[in-house]
Amino acid sequence: MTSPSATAERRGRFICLEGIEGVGKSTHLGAVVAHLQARGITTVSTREPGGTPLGEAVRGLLLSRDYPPMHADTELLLMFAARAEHLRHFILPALDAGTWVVSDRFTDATYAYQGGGRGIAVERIAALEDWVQGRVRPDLTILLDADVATGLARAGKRGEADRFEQETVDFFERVRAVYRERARLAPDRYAVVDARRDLVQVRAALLSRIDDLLARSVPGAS
Ligand code: Z5A
Repeated sequence: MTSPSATAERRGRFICLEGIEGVGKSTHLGAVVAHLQARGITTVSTREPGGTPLGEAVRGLLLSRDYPPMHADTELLLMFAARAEHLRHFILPALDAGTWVVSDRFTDATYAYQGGGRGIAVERIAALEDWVQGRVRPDLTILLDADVATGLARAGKRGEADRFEQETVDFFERVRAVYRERARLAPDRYAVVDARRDLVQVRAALLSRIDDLLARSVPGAS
């Protein structure tokens, strides 16, 4: 299998929404797509783990509490197995066709959850990232950042917790710390939005970051 080439050589742009649970990724995903579509940009949304029939089946395994505890390495490899499928069968064909792709999570989540949360070495994750993705990286990752108490309180209003949602506050603190550090180290690729604010304020801040990317990518479109 040949390695995917850099996103920069592709016509569409790849945007990811990231953050701990409950910060509003799913809530804002549709608004990002609608915002881009309204500016004449063909856009699709997707999510990880998932995004393809096989990837959604793997997601079921990853979130299920019906199995004995999963080894961290198994979890890591399943994330990248779903991602390989997602990239080849959904993300790259869309970008090649000039379509913009907005994903609810991508590989930053692996660094945050499997790296920060589970303690897997960054080098192992980076090796899998290079192998599965080649040079493909998101053009923009928006980190919706809120303290763990706020995120968990919002997410906790839903039904039964999945396998990740039953993790401890310490786990989510480590996850959040990795996200924030990655954003700090690469400010050109990340935008951090304060997700503690109300929905209207968060959405406005998020869409203004999308407009920045639009202005860089399609002059006159924003
Ligand atoms: N995972 C991983 O470990 N490694 C990886 O590589 C990848 C993923 C890709 C599934 O992801 C799990 O997979 C995830 C990490 C792991 N587990 N965790 N935790 P997911 O994205 O499907 O699951 P999630 O993060 O748990 O989704 P979520 O809890 O739905 O979070 P969200 O999408 O950011 O939140 P939301 O559903 O949009 O909002 C939650 C509630 O808060 C909802 O009622 C909203 O109306 C409310 N909300 C949102 N924003 C606001 C504001 N600003 N004010 C008030 N209320 C708000």
